[in-house]
Amino acid sequence: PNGAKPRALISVSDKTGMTDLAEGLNALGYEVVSTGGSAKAISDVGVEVTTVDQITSFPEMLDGRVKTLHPAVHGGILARRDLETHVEAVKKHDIGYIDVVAVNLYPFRETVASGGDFAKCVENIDIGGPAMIRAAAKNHPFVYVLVDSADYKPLIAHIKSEPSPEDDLKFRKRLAWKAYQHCASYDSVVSEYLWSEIGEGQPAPELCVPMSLHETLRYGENPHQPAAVYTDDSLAEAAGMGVGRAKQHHGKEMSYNNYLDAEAAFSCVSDFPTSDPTCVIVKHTNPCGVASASGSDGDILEAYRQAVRADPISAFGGIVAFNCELTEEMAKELREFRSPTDDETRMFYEIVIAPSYTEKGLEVLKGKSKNLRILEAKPRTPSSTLRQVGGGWLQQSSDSLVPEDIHFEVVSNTHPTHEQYEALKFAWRVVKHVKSNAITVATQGRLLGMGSGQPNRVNSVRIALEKAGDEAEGSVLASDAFFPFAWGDSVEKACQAGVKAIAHPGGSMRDQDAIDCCNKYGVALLTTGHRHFRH
Ligand code: 93A
Repeated sequence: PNGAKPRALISVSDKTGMTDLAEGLNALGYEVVSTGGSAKAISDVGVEVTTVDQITSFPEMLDGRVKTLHPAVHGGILARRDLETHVEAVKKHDIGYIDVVAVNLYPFRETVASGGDFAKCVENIDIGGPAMIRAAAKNHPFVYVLVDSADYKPLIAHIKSEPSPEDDLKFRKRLAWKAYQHCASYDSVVSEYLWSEIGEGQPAPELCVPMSLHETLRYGENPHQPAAVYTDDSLAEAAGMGVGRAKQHHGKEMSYNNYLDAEAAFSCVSDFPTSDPTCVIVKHTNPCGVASASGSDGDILEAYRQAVRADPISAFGGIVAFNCELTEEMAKELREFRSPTDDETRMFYEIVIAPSYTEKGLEVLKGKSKNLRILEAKPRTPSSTLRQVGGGWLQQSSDSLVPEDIHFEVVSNTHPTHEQYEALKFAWRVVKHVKSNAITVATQGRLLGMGSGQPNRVNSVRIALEKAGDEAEGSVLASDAFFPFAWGDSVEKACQAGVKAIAHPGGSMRDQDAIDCCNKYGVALLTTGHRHFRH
């Protein structure tokens, strides 16, 4: 508007794509203004650059803490071009407008993650950067604000396309939205860090979840529900950890339900020690097939087949997760294995997840189907979980108890054999991941049947035993919460089906009934003192 060249201010810590941006804007007639390190990188590629101290007539000071915090910068960003008073003020103080602001912030999270000491971390709290980003985003009708290098090329293309005022405003607003998100997420990380320094291990009193929009999904649980994935930016999070940050090697894009099921499968399999390769098959967030190599003579291929056999009908179209590297042999097995209920049909899966793949394994698996989603994820144990209720959020620490943390106390006359005790631990490890009321029936290293999500326990027991079929004879059973009734109910039905050992938390008014019932049938009964509700 004042006849001068349009100007772009570039000040970035992550220099990805930055010289291309400078060249692109320069070619469009922009004057490029920049801070120390950024300016040097730009002039190194031969683009003419004005340094910030040239426009502020003030040197960078306090070790860089004050470099862009100056009216010549902030006036140029914040001035409204449609207000006479602003235009006059800018003219009077000889301030030039700034029309593009490309800034990303000091790498605070990375400094913490790399073990930087407190002083170093604090020095990496960016002050001038957020000030420019927020100013530019506020004045977005006149300033394009870039915080993400993925937006550099689109901006150049956008300017070249000479957009209509409506399209232009829409584009600007989107950039402004992202800018505030960038700052909000950054501040959350800083706040979380300070809390970790003073909080003595307690979760922060306010629910502070630093999040970034990861991707918009085609839809939510159903096609009429728009949906998106946000990634958790908290400090402990590293690339590739957890399902939300998994690397997708192949297949159709992940859906909302895929994420939920993948999370269920991967968190269950991650509860097994890596010394015992294990396969978990999940359908609608419930593990319906689980087997460990330890229960199949150390053979993970056989364990996979056993996991399918636990409930082949449910496993079809399910999610398969491993806690070990996926090899070529396993990939072939996944590709070729036919449904035990119907010899004609090869098993079909939505997703395969593993912590790593051999090159060949990945190649073979890709050949199974173009749609099969292949995910690589590292286990993540979240310290706390969040769920929404109308008008608020529920927060709790995660259920991180595994059988090794629990004392199984024999309360019956009969004691479990070593094999039964191992099988009970296996059943207990799985029952935690099954929706309440949860019952698992197992043998050593192998799930035989499970009952999930029934509003009464006796039905879950009935379903689990039904799935176990003839194999219930000699098996063990775990219950996520205590048995409210025994005689003629859950406990007796299990005993009558041939279950030989049972674990439950204990603590019911009728605990003695359960003990008496097991004593009558010569079944071992153990209490864990902990329950694993999953609602
Ligand atoms: O130290 S600051 O908080 N004070 C400032 O005035 C300032 N201006 C830009 N940090 C400031 N920046 C940040 O410097 C930017 O956000 C960017 O991350 C970084 C770019 O510095 P350089 O161009 O010297 O690499």
